[in-house]
Amino acid sequence: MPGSNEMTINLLVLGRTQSGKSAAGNSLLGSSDFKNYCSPRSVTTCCSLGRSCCILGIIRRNGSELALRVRVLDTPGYPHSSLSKEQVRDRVSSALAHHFGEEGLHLALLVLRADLPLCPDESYHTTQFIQELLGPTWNDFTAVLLTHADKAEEAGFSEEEYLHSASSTLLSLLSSVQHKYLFLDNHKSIIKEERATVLRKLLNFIKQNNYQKLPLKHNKA
Ligand SMILES: Nc1nc2c(ncn2[C@@H]2O[C@H](COP(=O)(O)OP(=O)(O)O)[C@@H](O)[C@H]2O)c(=O)[nH]1
Ligand SMILES: [Mg+2]
Repeated sequence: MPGSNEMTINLLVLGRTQSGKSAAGNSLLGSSDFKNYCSPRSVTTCCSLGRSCCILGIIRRNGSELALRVRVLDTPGYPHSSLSKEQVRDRVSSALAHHFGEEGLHLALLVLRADLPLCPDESYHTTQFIQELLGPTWNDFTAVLLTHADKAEEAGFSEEEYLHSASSTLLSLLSSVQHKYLFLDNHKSIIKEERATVLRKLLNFIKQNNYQKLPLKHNKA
């Protein structure tokens, strides 16, 4: 039972196949619950919920430490190699209602690869998809997670230089989510300190949104 010295955050990972959603879920949970590997076809076909154990040292309220619990809903990608947009949307929508229907969603994480350019078509279809799933306030409840940050770094980009050279498509997407973004190297996040940094950033986004939770209901398309 969640007591007053505990806080649970409900997160959803979204994005195209092979963007690093499942790996990001594992990084956030500090586990290897979600299958993730390189594959010529989409690996994840069903939604699944992962839960972290109590994490200390991340968040305090009124001077006392809170134990943080993270719940991550991993999803099949969109676009997907074998599921249609409607199939992915229906699966994600029912899993959201099933797992977070009581409590609501704190943040959807749109996972994009930092080492690949974001093209206008992909950005348009992805934001349409999130809007259909989360409704008109989707941008208050969405942050962008730029995975493969190690590859961008290997190519010589600091985060600042990366954003300076980024496409107008990516910049306008970041602006539409009120600049809620973070870079993630899923290999490095296995290190406890890296994970703590990422979780603090996510909690900051949730705080900026006044700890609001998006209410969810199952809209069958
Ligand atoms: N170098 C690097 N590889 C990553 C990163 N994140 C994911 N990967 C790799 O990308 C592949 C796809 O990851 P996965 O999480 O299965 O993608 P999903 O289809 O979006 O769930 C796997 O081989 C991962 O090991 C990252 O930050 N850096
Ligand atoms: Mg996956």
